[in-house]
Amino acid sequence: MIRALLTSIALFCIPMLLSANDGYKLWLQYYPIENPQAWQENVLKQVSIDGNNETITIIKNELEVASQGFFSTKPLFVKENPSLLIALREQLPSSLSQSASKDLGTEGYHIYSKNGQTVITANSKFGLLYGTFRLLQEIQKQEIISETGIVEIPKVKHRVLNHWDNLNRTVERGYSGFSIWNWHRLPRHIDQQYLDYARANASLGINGTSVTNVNANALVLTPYYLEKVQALADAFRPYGIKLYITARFSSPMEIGGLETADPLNKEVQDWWKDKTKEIYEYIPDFGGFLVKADSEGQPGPHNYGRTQAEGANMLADAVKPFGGIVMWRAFVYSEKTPDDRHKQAYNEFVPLDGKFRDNVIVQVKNGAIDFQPREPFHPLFGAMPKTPLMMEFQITQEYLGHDTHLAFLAPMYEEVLKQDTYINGKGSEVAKVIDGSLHDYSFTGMAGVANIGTDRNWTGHHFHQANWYAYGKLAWNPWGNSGEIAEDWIKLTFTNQKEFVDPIKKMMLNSHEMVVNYMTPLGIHHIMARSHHYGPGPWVTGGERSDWTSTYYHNASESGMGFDRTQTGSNALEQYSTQLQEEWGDLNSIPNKYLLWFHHLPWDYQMNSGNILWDEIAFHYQKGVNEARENVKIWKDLQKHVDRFRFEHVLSFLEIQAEEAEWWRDAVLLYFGQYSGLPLPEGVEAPKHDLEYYMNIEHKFVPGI
Ligand code: BDP
Repeated sequence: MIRALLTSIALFCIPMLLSANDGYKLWLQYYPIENPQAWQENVLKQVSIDGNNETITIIKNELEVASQGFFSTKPLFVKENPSLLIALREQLPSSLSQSASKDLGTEGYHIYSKNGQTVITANSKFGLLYGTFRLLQEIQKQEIISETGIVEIPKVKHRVLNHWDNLNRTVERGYSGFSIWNWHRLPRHIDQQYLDYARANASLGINGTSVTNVNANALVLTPYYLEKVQALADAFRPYGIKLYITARFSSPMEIGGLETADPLNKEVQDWWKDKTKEIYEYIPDFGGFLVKADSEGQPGPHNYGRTQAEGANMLADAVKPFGGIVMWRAFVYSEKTPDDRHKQAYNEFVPLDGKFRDNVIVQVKNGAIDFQPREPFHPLFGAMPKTPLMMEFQITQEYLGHDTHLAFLAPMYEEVLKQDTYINGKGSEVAKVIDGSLHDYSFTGMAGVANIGTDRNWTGHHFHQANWYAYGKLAWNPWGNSGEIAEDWIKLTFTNQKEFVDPIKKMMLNSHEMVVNYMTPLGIHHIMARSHHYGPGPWVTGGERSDWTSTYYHNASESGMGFDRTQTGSNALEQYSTQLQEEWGDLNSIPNKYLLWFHHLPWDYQMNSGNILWDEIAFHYQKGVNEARENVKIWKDLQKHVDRFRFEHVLSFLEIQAEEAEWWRDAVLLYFGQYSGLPLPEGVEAPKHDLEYYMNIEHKFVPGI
């Protein structure tokens, strides 16, 4: 009886376990290839790879894991007649070399086939690692490698993840569990997750990570933590990943016993020099510092009447002898709010152009306010020709519904990168600032604020793995295309089946716009709940500073809404090129998506769609809701293509999203409706509750703060 019971339990469990995919493997699923064309199977049969170092071992392991997954066989490592030859360019036999491989730089790779063999070559072991991951991705997608093959060279030098992780393992603006850095167990215990993290990053070409919060804790600079940081750096090194930490500007006082942190004070300068020397003793290839100063209560050079350049240069001088860099954030604005927050970073940094040391790169958020669902590009891009600027994108969804709202962010990143600044005339896209080509500098970078935590699937929503992936791909090549990135990710993560790939790709590509529609359409911004930023809060007003409220940004009254940033208002528009001032300053040519970002308009303003502004706003909210509901249906219809765990997980999140889209629509329209005094147009559903109900919703212990 008991035996029979056990057997039936076991039988019941087998299909369940088989279908259990918790998403931990990310886009490195290496699921079986059903009809392997001969070359795909054969290419991994006999592999030749020389060299004896940890990176080579990682490459070999990856080939084994992948081959096992694709074909249920392991490759044979051979010396002669390989099907796949992985070799540094200098080791290649002349019969197999190809001219394109000459210019690969230090991290590029070339994959091609010649004389029936597949070759991966590069100038460094990391190039070989990147090339290996790429070949495996092509195999999973069942693509053929041609004779000319694939030549890839990163267009950006520093491709860095920024973790806003605190030493107590909470993650600022993190929604996927706790910090994956288990400081308490470090340095003695290296968790497998650190290695899997490094491997996932390497598969995208990410080559740096800043492991601590920008709201920094000086303790990370003490020996107690430096030992732990060293252990992480050692774990990441074979994957080509450099480690950075955040430097709290007041550290000389907090842990150094000095009375000042003035960057022009000799003792302070010496303190940082000694501290840096000490760090390099732990980590000889330490990347350098990431700094948030004079922002949101953080200490900085302003405390001593010094400039951002004087602050940055002090640290730059300290890391310079060791080859380190300083990533100095431009997210600086005054707590006294004297001016439109949009203008402040530009006003502060442009006069400092050319005053930074050559190992400083200024890290600029994609937009001038703060990672809103949509922002026009930051006017600093293009405005500092003598200073390298790097992009900072937010991958974690602080303002985009946190972990439960599907928003594929590549289209948003792409929109910013491909936007023309017109600084040097037509064709001066933001991407040219980021790849250094606009102002001819080779010191380039991109940072992404990570969405990674201890959740089994790393990112909360399974689909938000795609944002980590997309960030990595765009950091490698800021000219990349969202559609291709989405399609590759789907194939690597789920399946190659067209019936699944096509609708999911469409859903992903539309998802960011959908979220913008039900949160902040038509250039509306910063109307989320206070502090935790979860859900709508257009009524947020008062408190310690006006530029942390919603009313400061939407300016709604009986006469209309929007932020006038033209000449009649704050004139933030003048920080852009004349072409953009003309285009965005003119109501006839400004794209609707930026309308209320730059203009204050009456509720009955006649839109080019034929609707008045109020109706247009309402239609956008309804559209977002409709699309969120539709996604639930699309997903349900695709059930047979997805394993049960991921199917259910995503389904419940999509349902939450559809519900919360309604929450946003109803709360915001009720609130603005008080001012417009107009009814909802036909086709827009009536809210379920009254305004007071929405204003009283209070979520407790929201993660991320
Ligand atoms: C804001 C976040 C805050 C960050 C800050 C920053 O609300 O938690 O510390 O950005 O980027 O978006 O420094």
